[in-house]
Amino acid sequence: MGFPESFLWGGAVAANQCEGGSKEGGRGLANVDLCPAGERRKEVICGHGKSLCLEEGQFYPSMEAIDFYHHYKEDIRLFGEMGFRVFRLSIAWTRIFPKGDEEEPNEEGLAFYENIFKECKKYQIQPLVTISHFDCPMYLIEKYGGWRSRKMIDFYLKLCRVLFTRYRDYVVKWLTFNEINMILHAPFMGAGLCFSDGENEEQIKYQAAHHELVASALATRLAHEVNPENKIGCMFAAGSVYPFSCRPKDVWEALVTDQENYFFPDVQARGYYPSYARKRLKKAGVFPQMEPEDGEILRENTVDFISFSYYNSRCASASSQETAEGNLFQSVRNPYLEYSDWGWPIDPLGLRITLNQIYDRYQKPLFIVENGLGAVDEPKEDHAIADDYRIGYLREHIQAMKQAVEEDGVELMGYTVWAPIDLISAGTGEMKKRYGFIYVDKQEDGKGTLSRFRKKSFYWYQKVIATNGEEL
Ligand code: BGP
Repeated sequence: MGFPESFLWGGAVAANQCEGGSKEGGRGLANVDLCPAGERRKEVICGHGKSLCLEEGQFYPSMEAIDFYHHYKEDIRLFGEMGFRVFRLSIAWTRIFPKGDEEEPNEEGLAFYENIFKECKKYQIQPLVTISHFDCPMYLIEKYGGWRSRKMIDFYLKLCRVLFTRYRDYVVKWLTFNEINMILHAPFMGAGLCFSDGENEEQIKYQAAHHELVASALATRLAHEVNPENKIGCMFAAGSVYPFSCRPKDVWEALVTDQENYFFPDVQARGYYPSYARKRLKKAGVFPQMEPEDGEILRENTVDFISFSYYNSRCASASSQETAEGNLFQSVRNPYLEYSDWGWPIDPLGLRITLNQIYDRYQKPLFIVENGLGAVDEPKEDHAIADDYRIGYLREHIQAMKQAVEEDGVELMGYTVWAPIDLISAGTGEMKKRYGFIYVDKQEDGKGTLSRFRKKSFYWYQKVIATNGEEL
C-alpha cells in the first residue's frame, strides 16, 4: 500500500521565476520580463497597464531572478541530494526563438536546456517540461497581439517541434501550457494580451484561449508523432470551489465558478467544448472564431494525463461576502480555514476533495505539479532556517494526497512541490515570498550573494522521498 514505487517525487520551477540571465545566450525579451515588482504589477499582468519595454524607475525581478542560469549545476545537485525523481521546469521561449518567428532556433538556448537535462540525468532525475509557463516573446505580442492571433499556433508549434526533436533522448513528459485558465485572470502574463479601452475583453480572452486549446491539441499530436513514448499533460490552476452555505443559490454559484476553470481541462481531456460553455459564451455574446478543422483537432488529440496546481480551495456565494486572496484570484473567505502570510487559505483536505473530483471527471492519471507554502523565512546567523510552518503545510497536503491514493483509488503519477528553491513570486514579483527547501540569499531590493543554503525542510523532504512518503 502507500504510494506506488514508480511515484514521481520532485519539485517545480518556471524559467521566468528562476533563470535570470535575461540578456544572455541570445535570449529575446518576453512578456514575463516586463512584469514589474510593486504596485504596477497587477495592472500589467492583467493586460491593463501596457508594458512593452523596460522602463526607467521600474524593478523587473525576473531579469536576474535567482540566476539559475549560472547556478543550475549547483541547484540540480541539491535536488539530486534530496532524492528527486522528477524536476519540473519550463522553457524560456525567447531563448529558443528570441523573436518568435525566426526560421532557425538559437543554438545557445537549445544547448542551455540540453545541459540541464544532462545534469538531471547524472542524478537519475527525469525532467517534466512545461513548454510555456507564462511566457510569450514580446516581438509576437507587438506584431500580432499575442494569443489573440491565430498565427501564434504556428509559432508555438514550431517551438514544440524543435523541443520534441532536439530533446527526444531526454524528455518524455511535457505540459503544453502552465495554468491555462489563468488567461482569464492574468491575461498579459498568461497569454500576452493587452487591452485597449472599449475592447470586449471576454471575447479576446476566449479567442486567445481557443487558440491555445487548438495549439495544445496540435502539440499533443506532434509529440506523439515525434516520439510515441511522449506523454502530454494539460495543466490548470485547480482548487475545488465550495458553496459558502448549503443555500441552493450558493451551491449553484460554486458549481458555475468551478465550471469556469474546468472548461479548459474539459476541452483538453475530453476533446470538445462542454455544452455549458457553449451556451454561456453565446449568452454572454462571446463568439470565438473557429476554423472548420478545429473540432476534429480537439477531438482526436486529447491529453494523456491531467496535471494541476493546488494551493487552496475556493469558496463562492450568491451574495456579497468578505473576500480572501488566493492563487492570482480572490474568492469568498472561508471561515473554517487558516490563512498563510499572504492571506491564502490553507486546506489540505481540499486537496483530497480536488483530486477526487478531477479523477471522477476525467478518469485519466493525475499529476500534482505545484503545491507549496509561500512564507517569510528568517535565517539565523549561521543561515539555518527552521521552516516548520512549511513542513507542516506539506506534511498535511501529502497526507491528504496519500489518502486520495490509498483510500479513494485516485491514480496519481507524482507530486512536484512549488518550489524546491526560493524564487520570484509570479503574483507579486516579490522575493521575500519564499517557497523553497533551499534558501537563496537574495533580498527584496535585488541585493544578496545568491548563495544557496539548505533549510530544515530540505532534510525533511529528503526523508519523505527516501521512504516513498511513509515517513512524514
Ligand atoms: C502559480 C504559478 C507559479 C507560482 C505559483 C505561486 O500560479 O504557476 O508560477 O508562482 O502560482 O504563486 P505566487 O508566486 O504568486 O506565490
